[in-house]
Amino acid sequence: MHIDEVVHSWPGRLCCSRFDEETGAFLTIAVDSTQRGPAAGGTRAMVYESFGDAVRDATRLASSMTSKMVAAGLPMGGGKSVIALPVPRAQLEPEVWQRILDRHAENLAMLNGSYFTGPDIGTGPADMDVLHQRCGFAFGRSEQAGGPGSSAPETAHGVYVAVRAAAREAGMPELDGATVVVQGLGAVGMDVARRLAGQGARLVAADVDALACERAADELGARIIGVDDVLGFAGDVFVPCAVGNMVDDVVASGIDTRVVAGAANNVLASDSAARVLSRRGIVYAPDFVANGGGAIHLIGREVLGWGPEKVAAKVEDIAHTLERIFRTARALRISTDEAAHRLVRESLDQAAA
Ligand code: HCI
Repeated sequence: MHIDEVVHSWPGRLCCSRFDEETGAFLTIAVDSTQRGPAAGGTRAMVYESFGDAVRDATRLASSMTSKMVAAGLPMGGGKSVIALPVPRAQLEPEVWQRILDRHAENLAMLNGSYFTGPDIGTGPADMDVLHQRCGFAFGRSEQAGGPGSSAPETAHGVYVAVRAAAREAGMPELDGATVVVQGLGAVGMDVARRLAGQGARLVAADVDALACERAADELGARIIGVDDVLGFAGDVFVPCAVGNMVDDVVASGIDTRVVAGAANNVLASDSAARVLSRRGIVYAPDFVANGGGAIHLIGREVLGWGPEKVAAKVEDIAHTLERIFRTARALRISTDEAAHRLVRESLDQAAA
């Protein structure tokens, strides 16, 4: 994919990239909006097929962060960092990763506070400790370093709240006995699975990591299926907690659950996929609303001075935001995704007026 194609179709503020010859890493920071406050959003470190793909992921994810901040009522803009690695993070020598983090910190320093980063796929609190020490513009440091620690538990709390709200909308007030298909058993996916098992849900789960699957089977009684079998698996609720962009029109027409609500960013590969789900009567909880718990935790604790109880209460509010979105979608006969984007647009327009 050509870079021009990516940035020409993106309405954001700034997207900058840097190739580090020594490590082979290609680093991108996208700042989508600073209308409500400094931009914030995590650093994603993974392997991409092309640099164009990496830039496109950064810009799309940055735009989602803007929507996420608005939906969660947080006084921040949206941004994202993507580090396209030469090999998977687990295969990188520690010194190489440290050098990559140094380059990233230099880039953050250059943006001088118009963008703050945080953890995302491939990064965690220990990396934020390093970035914060180097440049200061990082949320989500470890508790030992004086930060609020991992955002995974609050993200999972929010996803659980979203699953419950979407299930109610689909006519399932309780999850006892419901079949819930969880895609991805990372820190968030496993935590969501645990909360759902606690409600008596029957778990079906898939992950590329065999050890994570074993744990879910042993601890939660999950039935493990192959990662290629998860889309279209028959059940009541589908909970995507792996990478995004996997629900296109074709996948949307094959999904065999009544609800889709998960932690992954950019679940839908296109706007039309949302319409396919909606036409089929499947209740979709827009990703940037359902997975807002992490942002509420980080921004709440580090910018707004909230304690854990206030953070938890705000995460519970995700249910009310979703109920509003579901009502709007029903009233206007539009998809829940369109309804969510409409609420975001209205809120940004109001603030700008
Ligand atoms: C995310 O929500 O996708 C990443 C978490 C995050 C939220 C706010 C600032 C940095 C990272």
